[in-house]
Amino acid sequence: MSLRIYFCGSIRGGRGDAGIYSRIIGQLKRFGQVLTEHVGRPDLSEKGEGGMQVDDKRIHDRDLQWLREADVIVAEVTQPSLGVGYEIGRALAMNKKILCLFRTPSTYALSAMIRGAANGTNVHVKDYSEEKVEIVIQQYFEQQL
Ligand code: 6IA
Repeated sequence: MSLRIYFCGSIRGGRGDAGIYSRIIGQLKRFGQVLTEHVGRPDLSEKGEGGMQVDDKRIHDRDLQWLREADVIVAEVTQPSLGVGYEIGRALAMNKKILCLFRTPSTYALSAMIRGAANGTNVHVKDYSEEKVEIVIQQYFEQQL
């Protein structure tokens, strides 16, 4: 069975990086099934899923179920997002494999609670430049999984 990948990226935290999320998702699909492809959708704004009213509890419970089913979590953490930080914490408590991708240069500095969680085994934090994003992901999947 193919690898199940949970991708995390900012939604209400701001959609400025949606383009790079969709590029990352495109690359992840070479290595398995991406459970959360909607995160990269250009029409998903911080205000709603294409303008639709959505129930937060249903989103939360559905996402946690996908997180439980996932073999690996890949989070783009440049744009700070409470939801992404929460997903990383929950995934870590489930002993999942996690790759956090932080794009440089950036006006943001990554939270110590994310960078400091890297342990070289389950949790990896990788600084990357935009043009190298595909190769960074490929190296992770070839070397760590
Ligand atoms: O706090 P944030 O919204 O930035 O959290 C983003 C993270 O939470 C993503 O990695 C998603 O997995 C998850 N998440 C947050 N909102 C949603 C959502 N619809 N659908 C699916 N996953 C979500 C929210 C639409 C909303 C703007 C009305």
